[in-house]
Amino acid sequence: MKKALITGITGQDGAYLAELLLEKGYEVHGIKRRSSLFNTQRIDHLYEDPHEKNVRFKLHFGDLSDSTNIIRIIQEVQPDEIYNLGAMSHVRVSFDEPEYTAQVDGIGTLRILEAVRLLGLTEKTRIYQASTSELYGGVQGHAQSELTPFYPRSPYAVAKLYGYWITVNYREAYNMYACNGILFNHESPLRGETFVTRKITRAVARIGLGLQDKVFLGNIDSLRDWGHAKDYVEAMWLILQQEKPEDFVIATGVTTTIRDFVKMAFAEIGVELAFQGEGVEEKAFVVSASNPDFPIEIGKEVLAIDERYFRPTEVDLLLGDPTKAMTKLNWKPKYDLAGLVKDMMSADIDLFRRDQLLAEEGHLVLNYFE
Ligand code: NDP
Ligand code: GDR
Repeated sequence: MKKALITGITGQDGAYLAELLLEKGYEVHGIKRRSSLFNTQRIDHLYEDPHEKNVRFKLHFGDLSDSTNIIRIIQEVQPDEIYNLGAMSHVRVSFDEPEYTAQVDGIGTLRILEAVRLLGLTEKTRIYQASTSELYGGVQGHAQSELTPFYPRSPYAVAKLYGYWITVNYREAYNMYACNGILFNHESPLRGETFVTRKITRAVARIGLGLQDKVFLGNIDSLRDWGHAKDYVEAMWLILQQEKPEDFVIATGVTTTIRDFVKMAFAEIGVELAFQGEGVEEKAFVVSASNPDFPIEIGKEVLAIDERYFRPTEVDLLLGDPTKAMTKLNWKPKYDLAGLVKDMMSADIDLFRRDQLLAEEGHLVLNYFE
C-alpha cells in the first residue's frame, strides 16, 4: 500500500486530495496545525478511529515553520509521496504578514525537501509542490504556460517563487522526483470564505434568503481562470505518476471578470443585475427576480465597492495554457465555470437554509464575518 503525506490537509485542496488518495487505496497521513478549536470540518467525514485496526487516515500535529517536526513526521511515515499544500494562501493577507508568509510558503518548502534529503529518502519519496499562477503576476497580455517568465506581485507570490525554484534546484542537484504544479485559481464549496468566489456565493445565497443586504467587494475588474478543486487535485496526483519529474500548468484556458462571476452567481437564484457607476462608486442593483424562493425587491442595491479589499499591487489578468497537462498527463477538467458556480451556489443555499432554520428555533446567532 502506498503512503502519502499531505501538508495543508485541513484546507480546501488537502481535503479533496485526501479523499481521492483514499479512494485510490493509499494510506493517507496529514499534517494539521494545533489550533484552539478542532478545525477539521473539511475532513471530518474521512476520520477513522485510531484505536481500530487497519486505519488508513492518520493526522499528525505539525507546522511548516518547524523543521524538527517536519523531519520527525517524514521519518515516522516514510512516505512514497509528499504533497506540500500547506501555506498562508491569502494574497491580500500576505501584505499584512509578509515575513510569516515567507517562512511558511518559501522556507517551509525547503524544510520538506531538505528533510527528505537528510533522511536518505531521495530515491523513495516523490514531492509535489503547490506552485501558483500568482508567480506570473505582472506578466500580462497572453496565456501563461510553463515557458512564461515569472513576475510575482505580492509577498505571497514572492515566497511561492522561492518554493518553485528550490523545488527545481533540489530536483536538479540531488536527482529528486520533485515537481511543481503551477495551478491557476480553483474553487469549490470547500473554498475558504474570504476568497472572492466563495465570498460571493455565500453572500448571494444569504441575500436571496433575506439574511444579508449587500456584499462589499474590492477590484471587480480583475480576470481569473477558475477551475474546480476536484479536477485540480486529480492533476496533482497525475503529476507524481509520470516517469520523469516535470512541472505543469493546470488551468482551464478561460478567463472571466469578478463582475461576471457575480452576475452568474445571482443568475443561480433567478436575479438579474445592472451595474452603474465607476471605480469605487460602482454599485449593482436588482433588475429582475424570477424565482419565488428568493423574492428580492426590484431596484435593491446588492453590491458596493470597499477600498479595504484593494491590494497594494494587483494581478489584473490570469489565463493559463494547460496544453502540456492535457497532452502529457491526459488531464481534462470535468467542470466548466457554469458548473462550478452551480455547485458552489447550491451548497451555500443549503448551508444558509440550515442556518435560517436553526436561528428560527433559537439554536444559532446569525453573525457573519466578511
Ligand atoms: P487553504 O488556505 O484552503 O489551505 C491551506 C492549508 O495550509 C490549511 O490546511 C492550513 O491549515 C495549512 N497551513 C497554513 N499555514 C500552515 C503552517 N504554518 N504549517 C502547516 N500548515 C499550514 O488553501 P488551498 O487548499 O486553496 O490551497 C492549497 C495550496 O495550493 C496552498 O499552498 C496554496 O497556496 C496553493 N494554491 C492554491 C490555489 C487555489 O486556487 N486554491 C491555486 C494555486 C496554488 P489551517 O486549516 O490550520 O489554516
Ligand atoms: P487570488 O484569489 O488572489 O487570485 O489568489 P482571491 O479570490 O483572493 O482574489 C481574486 C481576485 O478578486 C479580487 N477581489 C477580491 N478578492 C477577495 N479575496 N475579496 C474581495 O472582496 C475581493 N474583491 C475583489 C482580488 O483583488 C483578486 O483580483 C488565489 C489563492 O487561492 C492563492 O493561494 C492562489 O495561489 C491563487 O488564487 C492562484
